[in-house]
Amino acid sequence: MESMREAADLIARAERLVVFTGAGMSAESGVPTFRDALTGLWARFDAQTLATPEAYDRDPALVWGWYEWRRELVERVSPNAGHEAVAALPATVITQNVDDLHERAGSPNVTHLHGSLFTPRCSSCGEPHRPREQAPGGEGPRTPPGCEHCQSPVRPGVVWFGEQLPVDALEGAVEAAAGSDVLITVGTSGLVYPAAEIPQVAARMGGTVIQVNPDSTPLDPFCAINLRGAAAEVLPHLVP
Ligand code: BJW
Ligand code: ZN
Repeated sequence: MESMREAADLIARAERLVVFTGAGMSAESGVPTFRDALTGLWARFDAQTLATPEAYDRDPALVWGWYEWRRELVERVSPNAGHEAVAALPATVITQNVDDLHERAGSPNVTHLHGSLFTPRCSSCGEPHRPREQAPGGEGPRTPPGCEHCQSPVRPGVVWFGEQLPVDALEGAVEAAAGSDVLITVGTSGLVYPAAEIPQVAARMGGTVIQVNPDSTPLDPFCAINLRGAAAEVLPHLVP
């Protein structure tokens, strides 16, 4: 494919390469994308409604149970060939994903814009929570543990709709995108802001944006090359 060769060539010559990823990056590892239908018990719920402070305030056990179920799912899966390709590139990695598959593939210093499944904290005082080893639970609601300091319920260390992104992570990501000569955006719907600005910033500042996604997205117009395919299939072709 001509555009694949062109993309590989641009990447090989890049001096400041950024990789920006979303849920599609981990799809072939077996982690459902954010907008994929939830399965099993969770099929009754809408992810966009569960990922809010209001949902947690209304029903902490329901929301904590969903995140614990997702954390256990991620612990059972492995990075895919796409994560491995990203780790082989000399790139700054910025992810919206709350899994740790980039790190497990060997990417150093990954910026997490939307937090992590592995950094729970107190919903009241913000103290990090050190989870005790426990047997995996089933699907369904689970009562969140209490904070060791103030006994308030622990919450997932993720960024919900209506919450601010971590300032350092967002500023660093915008700076890296603005200074990049090539940015690869992988597996994101480009619907959630301010993260969706990252590829747009790169394009506005004169960088070349390459998109890897089986479907078209609102980011298409900002991308010089749109590679329609799955991350685990396309990305290995882009490693020099
Ligand atoms: C494949 C594939 C394969 C499939 N290979 N690809 C401006 C305009 C409009 C609204 C707003 C705006 N600015 C802010 C907002 C509000 C809101 C927002 O963006 N809403 C939109 C939905 C309209 N944003 C916020 O609230 C943010 N906070 C904020 O702005 O604070 C400022 C503020 C606050 C208070 C007062 C005043 C100001 C916070 C956003 C936090 C997002 N959090 C989540 C949940 C994290 C925890 C969790 O996982 O549960 O982050 S939402 C969810 O979406 C998650 C994801 O990281 C994020 C992005 O999703 P992603 O990664 O793109 O996944 P999908 O599923 O959408 O798409 C998958 C893609 O993969 C698809 O394109 C597939 O085709 C593709 N794919 N298989 C490659 N094999
Ligand atoms: Zn506390």
